Amino acid sequence: MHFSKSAALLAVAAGASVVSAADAPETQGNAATTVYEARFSNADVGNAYLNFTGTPDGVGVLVTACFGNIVAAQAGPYPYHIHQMVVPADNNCTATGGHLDPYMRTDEPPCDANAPQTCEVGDLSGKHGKIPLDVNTAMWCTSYVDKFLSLKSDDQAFIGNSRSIVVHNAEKVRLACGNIVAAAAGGMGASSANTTTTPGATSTGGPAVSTGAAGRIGANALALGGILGVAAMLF
Ligand SMILES: *[C@@H]1O[C@H](CO)[C@@H](O)[C@H](O)[C@H]1NC(C)=O
Ligand SMILES: *[C@@H]1O[C@H](CO)[C@@H](O)[C@H](O)[C@H]1NC(C)=O
Ligand SMILES: *[C@@H]1O[C@H](CO)[C@@H](O)[C@H](O)[C@H]1NC(C)=O
Ligand SMILES: [Cu+2]
Repeated sequence: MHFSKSAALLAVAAGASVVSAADAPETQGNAATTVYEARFSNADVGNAYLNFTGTPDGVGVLVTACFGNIVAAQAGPYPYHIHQMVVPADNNCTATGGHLDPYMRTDEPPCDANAPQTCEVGDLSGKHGKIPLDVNTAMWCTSYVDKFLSLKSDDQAFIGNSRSIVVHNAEKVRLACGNIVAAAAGGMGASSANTTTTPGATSTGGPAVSTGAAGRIGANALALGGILGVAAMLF
């Protein structure tokens, strides 16, 4: 985030022809068989389950996201985003850096959901809506195609392996976070235990560590049966 803002200012100072950041292009060639996922939980966010797959025409990414058991002490509605860096072994959500923002749009002014190409690529709740207040006890799910996310590692908008999801409270405090990792085709979480990570192209520096995610994902996988049961009722 800091990198994005300063880079944008530098571009303006250098007399770049465009003052505003570039719009995000629609992505192509995202195979429907490619699946990435993020699963995490902690004391503030009891369940978070996101599933990212390609689309039949290859444009964009189908996101299925479910959240539940967010404690009432943390006020919503809750924003959630794709952040630039992985969650380190100590589960420190601050270490995930800013939002995935390869086109240097920054988060001011706020994302206009009616012009999603102008939003930060990683601002999922800005484009598709925040997690509502009523998830303190219930599981809440949403599903949408985001045309600006990519499952291809060469794309700037690639969401896999070095990225993470962060859930915030209404005051933007980071409540919980988890890594986005490749899933086995057709299998929930089967391959995520030892997925390797690489530093993100737009990361602000800092270590990109892969340790730590495996243990949490493994532990969270135990709760998936219950989550899926609820999700199945909602869909
Ligand atoms: C969490 O990460 C941030 C950013 O890297 C760092 O400044 C902070 O000291 C870390 N907090 C803890 C408790 O390690
Ligand atoms: C993710 O969602 C897609 C589309 O609904 C589904 O085909 C796939 O099995 C799911 N994968 C996981 C790991 O949840
Ligand atoms: C990943 O885990 C599988 C299953 O435990 C194992 O067979 C494989 O060797 C591991 N790969 C790496 C790179 O650690
Ligand atoms: Cu965020």
